[in-house]
Order: sequence, then structure tokens, then C-alpha cells
Amino acid sequence: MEQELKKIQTHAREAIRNTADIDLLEQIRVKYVGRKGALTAILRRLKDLPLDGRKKIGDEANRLAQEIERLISEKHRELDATARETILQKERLDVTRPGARAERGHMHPVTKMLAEIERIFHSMGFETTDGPEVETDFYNFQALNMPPGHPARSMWDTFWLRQDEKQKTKDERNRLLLRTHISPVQVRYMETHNPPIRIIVPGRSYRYEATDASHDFQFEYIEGLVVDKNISVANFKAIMIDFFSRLFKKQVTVRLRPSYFPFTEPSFEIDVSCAICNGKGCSMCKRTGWLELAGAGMVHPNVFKAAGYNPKNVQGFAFGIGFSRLVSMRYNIPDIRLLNSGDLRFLKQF
Ligand code: FA5
Repeated sequence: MEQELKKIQTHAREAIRNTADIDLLEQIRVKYVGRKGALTAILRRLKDLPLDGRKKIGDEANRLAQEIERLISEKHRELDATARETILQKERLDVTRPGARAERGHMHPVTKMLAEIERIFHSMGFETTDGPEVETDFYNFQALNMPPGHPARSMWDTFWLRQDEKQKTKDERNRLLLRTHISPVQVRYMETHNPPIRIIVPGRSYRYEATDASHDFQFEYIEGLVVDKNISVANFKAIMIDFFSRLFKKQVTVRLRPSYFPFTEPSFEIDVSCAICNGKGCSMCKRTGWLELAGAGMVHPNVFKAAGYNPKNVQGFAFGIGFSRLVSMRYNIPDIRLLNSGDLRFLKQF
């Protein structure tokens, strides 16, 4: 029996030393000192021994049981501490580390300027409205006094949309295109509203043309329309002077130059005295002292007719302000194509 105790002692010590798992420790305890364990079995057999042998072996067996329990609880504490340490290591949080700053976005310069323009027009009683960017030949050209084959159509290089056989129609009116200007909204709006009308229509238009620093194939411009019984060129000029003076935050002079648009008669280009050099001449106004900022005119009777109005009862003016160019002027941007580039290095400057 003494031999057996020695063996148990060696095996138990070794098993406890080598285990790295708390669950296994419990199995070791059961194996040696549990109810059916090896040591317990020896203690049960003590009664068969002579008295002096019984005492000696009994003492030794009890000491061994105590040693095994002690070794197990020491190992338990050790494994517990290691486990806690591993968790702490894993979940370590350095509260002194500087945080990652969440980046704040901001409005695009075009959006900012549009808000400013709208604020000025709204204060003068204008309403903002919009229309489709995919237009029909009818609204983009025909209703604006440009029937098929009209030479003035070539003033607007057009992106025509491919239509499949089912969509194609013999009627030229329904051919689809990307609107080349926002003037079609004049007709759309007049079809569904009665005068008096005072609207602005900010939006994007598309031209099938080569790009350069002041031309893009898509650009922002604002259409305006005022219709009532007695609207004159003088009203128009007053509104333009007020609008541009408030936009540039200084009193400007407005000059109307005769021009041609099929949907206005008379038509004019609007030049504004250069707000940068006060008309003295600089690189922005190409040394002329004037900035060419919009096309405009008195609405042509044929446009009123296309919208279902009687041209004898109404008159009004319309204008188109290319505001990609206004934005580039305001922020000194040398190339309007940057506005649609989506380049963050550019956009972050505003
Ligand atoms: C028109 O498109 C007319 N519909 C404007 C109008 C409205 C006239 C109402 C009369 C009555 P125009 O083709 O000039 O006009 O274009 C309007 C403005 O858009 C121009 O003054 C110019 O500032 C701007 N623009 C024209 N083409 C480009 C382009 N490729 N890139 C950027 N801006 C452009």
C-alpha cells in the first residue's frame, strides 16, 4: 500500500503541474480524492490492515489527500490569475490615446450660392420650381418657337437619347433629349398655372460640346420667368440691378445688349459692371469692365400660344443666368469643370 501511495503521489503531482485547464483540475481531484478516487479506495481498505500498519498508512494517505487538495487549489488560483490577465490584455483600453476626429462635411459651393440666389429672389416674391432633366423635343425646342429644321436649334448642341423601337414614335415632338437649357420649364409651368407668374428654376442643363475652363457639358443655370398683364423691359432691368447688387454686395450697373433667342422678342444679353474691378477692367472681365452673365428677353407670343395663353392678354420676360460661372467668379475658381469633378482636395477649400 505504501508503494501505491507513492505512485499516486507522483502521478497526481505531475498531472496537477502539467495541466493548464481549470476543468481538467476538477477531473484530477475526482480521480484521486473524490468519492470513488484512488486515495479514497485505499482509506476504505485500511480496516483490513493490522492496527499499527493501519495508523501509519492512514496518516500518510490523509497527508497525501491534503497535499493533493492544496496543490489543486494553488494551481486553480494560478490558472485563474492567468485567465484574468489574458482578458485584461485583450480588452485593454488606453483612455489617454487621442480620439479619431469625425470629419464634418459642408455644403458644395454651388449649393451655397444657390441658397443665396434663392433667398434674394424669394424676397422679391419669386417662387422656386423645377422640371425634368430628360426633356422632349417639343418642350426643349418646338414650344420655344423652334419647329423641326429651325436653324436656331444649332445654338444648342444636343445630347439625344437612344430610344428602342417600341418607344420610338413618328411624332418628332416626343423624341427624348437631355435638356439643353431650362427654358422648357417656362412652357410646362404656364400650361398648369395662370398669371401672375414669378418663378425661378435652378437646375442642370446639358450640352454636347467640347469643354474648356468656362464651358462644361453639364452646368448649373437658373431660369427666371415673370408674366402678368403689364410687364415691361424696365421691370426686368430693375429686378436685374437689384438682384446683382445684392448678390455682389455692391451697387452694380446693368447693360442690355441686343441679342437673339427664338423664344424671346426682343432678346438681350445681360452684362453687369465687373464687381471685382468696379468696371475698370481686370482679368475676370477680360479688361472690358463688363461681365456677361445672362441671356434674356420678352417672352415671344408663340411661346405663350404653345402654353395655351392668349398673347394679347399677357406679357412678360424670361432670363437664364449661368450660375456655374457666377460660382467660379465668387470663389475665384479658374476652371468651372472643377465644380463637378468630385475632387475632395478641391471641395475642402470652401
Ligand atoms: C440659353 O440657354 C437660354 N435658354 C437663356 C434664356 C432664357 C434666354 C430665357 C432668354 C430667355 P445660353 O445658351 O446663352 O442661353 O445659356 C445660358 C447661360 O448658360 C449662358 O449665359 C452661360 O452663362 C451659361 N452657359 C452656356 N453654355 C455653357 C457651358 N457649356 N458651360 C457653362 N455655362 C454655360
